[in-house]
Amino acid sequence: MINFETISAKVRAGVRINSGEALFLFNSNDLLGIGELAVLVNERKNGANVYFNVNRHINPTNVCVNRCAFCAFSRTTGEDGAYTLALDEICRRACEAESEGATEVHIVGGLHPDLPFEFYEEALRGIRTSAPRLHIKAFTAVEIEYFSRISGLAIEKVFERLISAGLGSMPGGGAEILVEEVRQKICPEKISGERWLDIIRLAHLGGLKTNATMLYGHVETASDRIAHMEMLRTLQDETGGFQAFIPLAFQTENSDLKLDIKGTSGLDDLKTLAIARIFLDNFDHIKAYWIMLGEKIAQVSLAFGVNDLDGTVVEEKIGHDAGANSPQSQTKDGIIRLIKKAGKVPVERDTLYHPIRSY
Ligand code: V47
Ligand code: SF4
Repeated sequence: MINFETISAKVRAGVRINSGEALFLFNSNDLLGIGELAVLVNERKNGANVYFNVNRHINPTNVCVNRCAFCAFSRTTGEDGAYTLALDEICRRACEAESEGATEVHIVGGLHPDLPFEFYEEALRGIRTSAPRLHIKAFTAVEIEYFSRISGLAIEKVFERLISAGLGSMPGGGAEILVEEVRQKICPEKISGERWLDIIRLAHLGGLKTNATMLYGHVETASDRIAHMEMLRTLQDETGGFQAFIPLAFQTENSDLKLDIKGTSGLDDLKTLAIARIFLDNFDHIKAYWIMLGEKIAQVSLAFGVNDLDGTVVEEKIGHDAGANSPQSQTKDGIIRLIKKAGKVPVERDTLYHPIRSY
């Protein structure tokens, strides 16, 4: 029989919990009990350290052929608010980030119907030349698959070309909920969950580290979230290529999903992060993305097993187009303060989790 005591005994003994046990935790209201287990798992992995990195997000275009139902960021060509950055503007923003102390640029965008694959290669080359100290973390598995389609190149070849142009690692977007039935409701044009996993597997085999996200708080059930995490855990057993898991709290404004909800609750956010920390025993890092969570929940999550607070960001469009109340950016001092006030040790890291400096 599943009860909290049997789950707790497993976690304390370092034994992996199964889907049924994770579901028990989602159905439980014992947030503090769940949090205590998550803290235990995290302390074994990361001690009191909480990582952050100084980065800048660049979204080269919001024009996208997919138009996922949940996405408030995307536009159709010619629609009000549609934009595409010129290559020199992309490089200018990267240069500015480097001169302001960033170690990473995070680049994701829409699936543009007219830009050729070479545009993205040139963007990477331009950044590498003009801001050579930056690590370039770019493109979701969804974009990689699109590049393969528009260029006629195999996925492996797309990776080869992007790596030789400067790609250093990949963010975790586009995963949403990997369960097909959910994807049909929220992003029917997007590649399947299975394809997302296949492309990430190829990235890992090609030597790229990636993250994995989970968009939660829309039509999915707790079982869908667990199935999603189980697929990630299985792939991680195989490749070891995931760095961080990042649950993304759904921002509800300007969405075509027309759900009768006003965003996730703080309780759900903390429970989801804590259960992820317990369930994903083969992930080193659970990241709170304060843009979607808000600063306060992101800070409190550090007492629920989270060990990474993302990031300085500078300019954010995806969550803010969907009504996020958080600011657009954080200063490094602001992040350090949030972590210290939570009683943890702030450690600035590079993209691949090498420590740069503790505060
Ligand atoms: O894939 C889109 C999500 C993702 C909304 O890997 C939304 O370090 C909430 O993946 N409400 C892109 N989320 C962002 C992303 C990310 C962010 C920060 C760090 C990392 C990392 C990755 O944003 C998309 C989608 O799942 N998204 N619309 C929305 N309304
Ligand atoms: Fe396009 Fe990504 Fe928005 Fe979907 S989530 S519409 S793929 S930008």
